[in-house]
Amino acid sequence: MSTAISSQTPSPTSAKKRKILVTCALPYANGSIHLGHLLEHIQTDIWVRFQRMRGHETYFVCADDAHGTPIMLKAQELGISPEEMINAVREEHMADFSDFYISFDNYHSTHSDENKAFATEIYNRLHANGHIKTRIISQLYDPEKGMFLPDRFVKGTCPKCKAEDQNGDNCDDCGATYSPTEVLNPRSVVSGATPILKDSEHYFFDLPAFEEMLKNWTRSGALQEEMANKLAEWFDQGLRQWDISRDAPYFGFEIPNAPGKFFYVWLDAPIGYMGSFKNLCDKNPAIDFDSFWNENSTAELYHFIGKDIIYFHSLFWPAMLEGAGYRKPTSVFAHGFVTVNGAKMSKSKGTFIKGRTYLEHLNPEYLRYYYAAKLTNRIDDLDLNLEDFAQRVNSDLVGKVVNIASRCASFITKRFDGMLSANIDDQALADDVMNAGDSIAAHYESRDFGRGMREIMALADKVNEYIAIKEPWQLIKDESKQAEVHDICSLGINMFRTLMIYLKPVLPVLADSTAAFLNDELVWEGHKTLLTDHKINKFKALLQRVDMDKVNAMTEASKDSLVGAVTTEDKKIKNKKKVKAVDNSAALANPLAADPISEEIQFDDFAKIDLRIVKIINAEHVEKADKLLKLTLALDNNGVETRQVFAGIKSAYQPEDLIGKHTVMVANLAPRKMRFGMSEGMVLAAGPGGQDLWVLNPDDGAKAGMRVK
Ligand code: NOT
Ligand code: ZN
Repeated sequence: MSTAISSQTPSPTSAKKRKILVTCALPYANGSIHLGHLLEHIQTDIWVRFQRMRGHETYFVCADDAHGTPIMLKAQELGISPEEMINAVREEHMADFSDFYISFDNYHSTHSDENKAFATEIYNRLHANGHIKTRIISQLYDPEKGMFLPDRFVKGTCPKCKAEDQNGDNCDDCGATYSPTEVLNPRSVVSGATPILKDSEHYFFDLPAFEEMLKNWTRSGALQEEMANKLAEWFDQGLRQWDISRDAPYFGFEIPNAPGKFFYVWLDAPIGYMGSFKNLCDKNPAIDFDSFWNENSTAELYHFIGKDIIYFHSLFWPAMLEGAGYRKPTSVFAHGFVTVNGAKMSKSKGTFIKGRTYLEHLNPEYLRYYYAAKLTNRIDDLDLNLEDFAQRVNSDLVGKVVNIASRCASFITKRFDGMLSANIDDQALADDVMNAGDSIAAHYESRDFGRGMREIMALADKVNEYIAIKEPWQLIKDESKQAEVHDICSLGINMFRTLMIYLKPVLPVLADSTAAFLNDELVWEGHKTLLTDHKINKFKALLQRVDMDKVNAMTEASKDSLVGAVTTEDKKIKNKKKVKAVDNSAALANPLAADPISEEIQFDDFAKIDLRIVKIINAEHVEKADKLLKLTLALDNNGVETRQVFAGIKSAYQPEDLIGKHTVMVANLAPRKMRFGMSEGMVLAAGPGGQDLWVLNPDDGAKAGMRVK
């Protein structure tokens, strides 16, 4: 039975059902999801789950951002087509998000038919309305690779301080920013060639034509204050036309009537929000696309983004929508960056943590709660301090919230047959907890999650205090106090339930197990009622404490993965050919004998392997060893850093045939003392063995010292 106790007015939500479409930024399809991405996806998911709980028609869509030069080059590097790569990465991203309980209604790709149709339509409308201009610009071009070079694909000497090996647009040493054409001794990161200047016609979107509209939109009050201020600065500096075209070769959509010209990735990325939603509507005819995107739509449209992409979402995107006859966003919500232990995420410190690595060690709800507890509706950065993380989750969730249930549940089960009492022991306490619903809802609505969490924890403190004062574990010893114990523990369980209703947007899985324990669905409106004369189930431990050893194991596993963003999936696709390290011990008769697919390893295992191109500068027979050759391998082109490796490849090679060749080695294998001397690594070879054995011999310009990705 469920009894209404509080005499609150019904929440306004039951009166008016809103239509809400929510997006978060689209992750690039060439790298893994890390804890930085997850701040945004968790923030958005909490907000979306809250809106759904309140009964609003809410859709949450996202997609992979699949176009652009880096993605094209990455696929080339992996030796696969961009389509193969983006499909595999999308699978990986979807699995990561789903394991963090991100409840997308749809997760699409910008490389989709829907997106192509919208990008083309929006462009055509902008063109027809006179908002597209063309002009010739001169840009750095890689004559060897036959492509124009984005700034980050040019390196050279800083024109200001003369530091070498600096980026094409800024210097790490002196902080100067400049144009890639000013860089001294420029070279293409793609081929190493010296870039030349080359002219080409580019297409521009006439952003300045939308200045008045954008100023009005900014002043409408829908934007965060800091964002509105930022926009005001940009208006002061003057808006500029936006270059929306890129020349072939480019992975993207071709511009209508402009052969060889493609939409710049940032043009079709935001349109990807529409593409993903359209794809959802096509799968669910009950959802009406137009009513969300029409010029006069009354539905709400929100974009959650990081602070680095405000310009795109608050200037280009509303202007494009306006110019093409669509509605503009209701608001754009920006958040800051994640730092870990007070600093930028770092591979060497192990604080560049991928979502998957986190999941291998820790419960996703810990992170959801920690982020919620620290999130505000401002654009501040958020520090994930790992000690504080463990301490906070343990003290709040385990020590405060779940503790209420574990203190009360066993008495209810053992002494009262699992039935909650019909009496309310402390009406004032019950009212305090139940009446907090509107204020907590307001914090969720305004994305002030940290305040919401603090309010919930303050209530949990009150409930714990109540239980501590009543001491049901003492009363239970007194035969005459049984009914009292029943009432106290029943109220405790009820308060736990109300708190879990409040926490459900943040902790959906803990809420589900709570629902199963309580035989109650934990709907939002339930916060106004108490369960009386109600049967509950046996209590099982709901949440483990965060174990600092696991946190440390996670950072250990995150240390220096020099393979950057090559994903497990990429690796699986690429590794169709079987390659094995040649064991350098004489004990293995045939190290390469065909064996079935070896045991699957995790990405982090793979990432630990430091693969290097090396030059074989010496090779010689080893006395009394019938399988081994002794190799001297140079890790750089000058032979300054060398390694000695005993490799079991004598059956296939004469030493003199190897000298001068390049090969691939595992450079960070712990040295092993062998009968013949130290072996400091392994070289990679392929083939069944015997004479059919090939030391992997990269050509195509590989140089000793290059890392293999
Ligand atoms: N892939 C981009 C990024 O910065 C985000 C694209 C968001 C979509 O990771 N678009 N818009 N506008
Ligand atoms: Zn410099």
